[in-house]
Amino acid sequence: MRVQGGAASVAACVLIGGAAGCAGVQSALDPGGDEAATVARLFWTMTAGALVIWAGVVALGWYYGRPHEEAPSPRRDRWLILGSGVVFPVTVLTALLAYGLWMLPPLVSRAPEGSLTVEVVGEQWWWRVRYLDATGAPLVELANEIRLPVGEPVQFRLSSDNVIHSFWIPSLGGKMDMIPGRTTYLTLHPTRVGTFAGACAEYCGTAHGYMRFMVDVMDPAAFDGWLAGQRQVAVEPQTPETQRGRDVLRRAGCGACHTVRGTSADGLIGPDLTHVGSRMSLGAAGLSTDAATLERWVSAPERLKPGVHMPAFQMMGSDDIRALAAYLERLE
Ligand code: HEC
Ligand SMILES: [Cu+2]
Repeated sequence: MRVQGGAASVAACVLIGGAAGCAGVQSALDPGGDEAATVARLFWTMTAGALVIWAGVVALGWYYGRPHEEAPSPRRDRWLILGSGVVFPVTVLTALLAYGLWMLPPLVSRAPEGSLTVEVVGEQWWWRVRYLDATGAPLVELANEIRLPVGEPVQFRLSSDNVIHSFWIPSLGGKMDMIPGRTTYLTLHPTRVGTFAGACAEYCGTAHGYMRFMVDVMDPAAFDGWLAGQRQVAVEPQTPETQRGRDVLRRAGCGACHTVRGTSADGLIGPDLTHVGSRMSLGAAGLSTDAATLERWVSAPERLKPGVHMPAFQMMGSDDIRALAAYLERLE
């Protein structure tokens, strides 16, 4: 039975009382990819089945609960108990198991050889994202943001070197754990251009709730343009203020943890900042990347994201921080 789409699904959303949860950038019931559509179909099928069974149980209860004239019949009662207590659940659960197993293979299969491969590493508490070339070598590294060409399969390679995280883009597909010491794989087929939100779905410490990311599914030509842009080294600062910002970054030792490609900063602990100004959000926490937020981030990141593994730099003068923020904002 298909209750997907149109009035039926709207009615079901309202019925379940989760109208707000049925649409939007982070909803498994508003699919933007093949895998999410499969999951949504399973959900609606099970919901419809549950409603039918519930109605049947209520009807039976009502029928046997009303006052009876006829004499009790132990034989009929035995058949009722055997039928609805054994035969019915065994049949329904077997059918559901078969349906679920039949659905599974496409959800766990690998993308064809030569597909776009994106490595995502779960950090505490942000996402290291690397686009890999055909040999598996990284082309570019960025953080907390994934862009994908619409209509093409993408192979995710997932790992972690700290605790278990779980990579989940509800609008595009199911979740997959990132387990220290293991590499797990997830294949997605985005079918709709749009911006979606992802989150960590496995409690991983203090800032777990801030461990979010954005996914932009784009036209393939726009995607190629974006990837080419990401491969460029950082832009040279053009104004006295941004030049000062670059010098502050060098002096303050940000390069011990951060890389800005094209400069001497080549740290590997924190996110690559080469194009941080063009990011859709800052700190995996849905913050904007404007200069004012960058200023607040650098002076006291802990205030914006409790538990963050970046030291505060408020001891730098406010002029230095402002120049630094202006420089970072222009790293597009
Ligand atoms: C000890 C290592 C360390 C040092 C030193 C450090 N950072 Fe960070 N930085 C981090 C980590 C780790 C994160 C990721 C935090 C998170 O999102 O949870 C981060 C995140 C950031 C981000 C957000 C990046 C993004 O893509 O969301 C910016 C901007 C940033 N740092 C700027 C700086 C600047 C500027 C300096 C120097 C004044 C600096 N950092 C010094 C470790 C460091
Ligand atoms: Cu996590």
